[in-house]
Amino acid sequence: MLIITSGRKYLDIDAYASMIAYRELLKAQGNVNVTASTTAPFNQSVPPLVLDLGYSLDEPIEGENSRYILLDVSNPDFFDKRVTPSEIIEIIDHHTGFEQYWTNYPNIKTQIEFIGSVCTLIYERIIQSGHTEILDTDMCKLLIAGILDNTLNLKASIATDRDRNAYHGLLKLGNVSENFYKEYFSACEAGIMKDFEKAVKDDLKIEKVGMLPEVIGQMIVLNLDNFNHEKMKEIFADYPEWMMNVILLEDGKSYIYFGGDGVKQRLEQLFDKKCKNDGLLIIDKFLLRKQIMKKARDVRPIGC
Ligand SMILES: [Mn+2]
Repeated sequence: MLIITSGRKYLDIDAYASMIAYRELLKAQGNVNVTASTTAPFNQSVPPLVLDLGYSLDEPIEGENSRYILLDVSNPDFFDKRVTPSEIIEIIDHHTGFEQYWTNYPNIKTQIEFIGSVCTLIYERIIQSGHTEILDTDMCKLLIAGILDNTLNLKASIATDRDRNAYHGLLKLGNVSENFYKEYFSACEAGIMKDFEKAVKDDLKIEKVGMLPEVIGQMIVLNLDNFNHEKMKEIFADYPEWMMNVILLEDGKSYIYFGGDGVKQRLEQLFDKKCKNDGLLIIDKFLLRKQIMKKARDVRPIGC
């Protein structure tokens, strides 16, 4: 049995959509025993609007002779809890940091490229395979949602021409309205506001990278009404150091709330920018958490 899966902590729309689309591609290519499943909960980037489309994940299974394909994750510490390294056959991801590591495992096929979305990589594979019959309206909407979310409506600098090509190709093939992005982002925000604290906590990355605090949250929002430093402090009370990257779609800036000893100095050094008020650093461009983490990896930490 081929099992397509992703990370262990939560599943976002890029993983959700790419897992489903890759399952359909492998089936179209003649693989009978292939499922796509997760043991992780969905985060708010997978709203009812997406769950109501004509595709869904399979129930998680495990058993003899399982072989795993991992999408949207390549850090082995974060794999779905069912996965053991000897059972992995393929990894497709767009997070950097583990490209070198996987070259030690020549039996595992890897495609790790720093582009906007794994959905773009799967779209390209579908096009190359000639199986465009998979790309009906609902499948196109799924993949579009993954691209929109992970590239911030294609405005983030992480968005490449390949992501833009995929997006426009999918709009056309699926006959999807150009206004679908508004529908998608407001559906996500409606879910977030129902349980704001849970939405933040379901999407934390806990990983020590360079000068960054160990705990990093992220939210992409249409307005900042729900954010202030006091509220962030309450949500992150369990963590000695943290930051919350709030990306405002309206003005295209990244509002970084933070707390913990020395975090202010480290962030100011990393971004070469002074905080206007305590506990908040405003960056004048769209900056995704994975870009911030890449930047932190590329910069030598203090004292090294
Ligand atoms: Mn992704």
